[in-house]
Amino acid sequence: MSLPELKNDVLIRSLLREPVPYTPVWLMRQAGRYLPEYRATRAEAGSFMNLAQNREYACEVTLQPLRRFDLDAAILFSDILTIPHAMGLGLDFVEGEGPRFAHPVRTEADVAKLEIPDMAKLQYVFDAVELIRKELDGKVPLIGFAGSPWTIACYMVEGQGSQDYRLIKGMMYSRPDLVHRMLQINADTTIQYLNQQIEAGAQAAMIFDSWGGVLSDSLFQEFSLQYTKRVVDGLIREHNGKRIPAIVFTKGGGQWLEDIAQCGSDAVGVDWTVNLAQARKRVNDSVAFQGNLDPMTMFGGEAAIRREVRRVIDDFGDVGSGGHVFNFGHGISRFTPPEAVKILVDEVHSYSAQMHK
Ligand code: 1CP
Repeated sequence: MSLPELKNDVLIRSLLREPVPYTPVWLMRQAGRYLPEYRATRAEAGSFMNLAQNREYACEVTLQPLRRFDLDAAILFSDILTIPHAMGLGLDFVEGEGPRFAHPVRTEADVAKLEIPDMAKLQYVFDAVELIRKELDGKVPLIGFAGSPWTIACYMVEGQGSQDYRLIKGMMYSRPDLVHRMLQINADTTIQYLNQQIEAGAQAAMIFDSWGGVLSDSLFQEFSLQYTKRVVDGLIREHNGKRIPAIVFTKGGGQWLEDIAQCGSDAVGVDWTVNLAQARKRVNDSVAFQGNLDPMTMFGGEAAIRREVRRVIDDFGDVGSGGHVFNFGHGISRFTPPEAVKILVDEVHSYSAQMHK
């Protein structure tokens, strides 16, 4: 199937540190609960998994934020937990409580049973990617994604979100061999998963290391970054003659930027604790950066949103030479007023375009 050329490739160019007319912007979790139309589609689907596993629904909610806002990218609507679900852990999203696994990985025997799942179990994701690309019709690029091996292992062992990571860290400190086996399987699965997303049409690949920042120094490198690097090393980086940029985001990873910048990705996502001017210096401009507005800025009113957007753009500096993708430093809050997003996108585009002139 031949797909139309990209009409707006500003995101791709900026990720590859090529000149751009303005700073591109998309938002982590841009499709989701802060949008009334998302809540309506989710209610119609009946559950999160019905939404994610049906390609028409997944396509619809992927496109919803693009109808409202002038965003420079779409991100596949899915979840990082599709991989452990395909491994047989039994994923369920309990209303108001978040993800839950029926069969968490807790014992040596549980770890021994783990294997790379048949990608056919994830075909619904690749089908959604294909349909979204068709429906996007080249408007903006589509970002595919997965969790980092460490971040998905956190959910596989804890069985749900966690405050203290007691179970996974307990296993890591007592039986590091078990955790390493799990991380290897997660990494090798993620390579196949992301490469199939790319073959289905994803034009950039993002790895969410949402919980890398809960590790201590040296254990971050050993249990998280090493396996993220293994994934990046295994990714298809050129498809149908086009470079596929890779983005690695580690929440709370600011103190390890020099290390993260060496994992082979084109771009590094950073949270709001990082100063972008200093970040660029620390890595000698060897990668692009994505970020890093505090999502809570959206509750400060219009003047604060415009001021903080400018601060992030000014911190990066050098608008127009590429290398910056505007985003939040973590996912958008479900309580965000959609009008605030409109203000943010407008300010990123107008301020950066004017600075460029
Ligand atoms: O019931 C609902 O509608 C649940 C809300 C929701 C949504 C909208 C979940 C449950 N997942 C998603 C979609 C999703 N998840 C996307 C695509 C949408 C987009 O970005 O526009 C993406 C990229 C993710 C990635 C994801 N899922 C991450 C990494 C990003 C991050 O925010 O750190 C993580 C950690 C998850 C796990 C997850 N899925 C859902 C929830 C509520 C959680 C967090 C659970 C927890 O730890 O408490």
